[in-house]
Amino acid sequence: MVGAGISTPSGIPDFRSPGSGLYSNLLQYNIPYPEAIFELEFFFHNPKPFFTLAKQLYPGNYRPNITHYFFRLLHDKGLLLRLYTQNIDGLERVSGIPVSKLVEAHGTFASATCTVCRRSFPEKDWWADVMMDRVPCCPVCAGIVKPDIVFFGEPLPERFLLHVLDFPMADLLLILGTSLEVEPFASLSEAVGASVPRLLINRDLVGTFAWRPRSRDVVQLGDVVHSVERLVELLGWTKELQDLVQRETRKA
Ligand code: CNA
Repeated sequence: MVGAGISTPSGIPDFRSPGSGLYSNLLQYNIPYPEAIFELEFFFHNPKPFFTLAKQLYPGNYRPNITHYFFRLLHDKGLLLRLYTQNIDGLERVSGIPVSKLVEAHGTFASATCTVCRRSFPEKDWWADVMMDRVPCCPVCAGIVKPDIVFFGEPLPERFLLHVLDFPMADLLLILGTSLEVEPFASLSEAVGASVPRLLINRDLVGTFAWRPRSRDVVQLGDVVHSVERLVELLGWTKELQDLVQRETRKA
């Protein structure tokens, strides 16, 4: 399970870190309060701030960091059952983890849907508009085309239901870079069996690790990159991870 904290080392601010978080830096978006950027009512009143954020997150503007590649390595080794992410930056995909291994719980910019006729559009159809500061509109009915990001009050993608199968099967739950404040995602942290070890890597102690710790919990507080590098070193995978990062960086 991962959240915005795994992408801050890639240069994408999280929501809640005081000072650097997105919620502290919303002036540029011209919105009345932080959450408005993901509210449908505000979106229909003024979709521009959301598309300004979309433009900022355009694939290619940011690169995965060692944390994303750590999960890619787990996948390459056949050890990754699934990666549940709250992030909407798409860096898990960019790192080369197949979409079948991902549950992008809060949606994705990889596709979009017309808010009126519900037609679906692949990303190549509307990014050009976003990059030119235009609100993308449906060529058929002229409704606003909204990237498939989950706004407040919207249902999570169907794939989220995979958790019913995945979590009882897990041998280990890794939780990185999340405040575990957003439901229903946060509650997944309790969906593994009581004997399954859970490892939290985060700047601060959060969620169930604070208020209902389990005997097999392991908590590594501090910077996520430093912690992942340490874990990878303990696993003896440092060279392999470096090679993977180098290969992927060259490709990019
Ligand atoms: P959050 O609530 O902002 O929490 C982030 C957590 O990560 C906090 O506990 C931070 O202390 C911690 N953190 C930040 N940077 C680091 C670091 N370098 N090392 C270790 N820990 C760090 O974010 P959540 O993901 O928990 O909240 C869910 C929201 C945030 C979802 O709806 C996302 O869509 C949304 N979000 C996503 C992105 C993105 O896609 N990159 C960016 C900002 C917000």
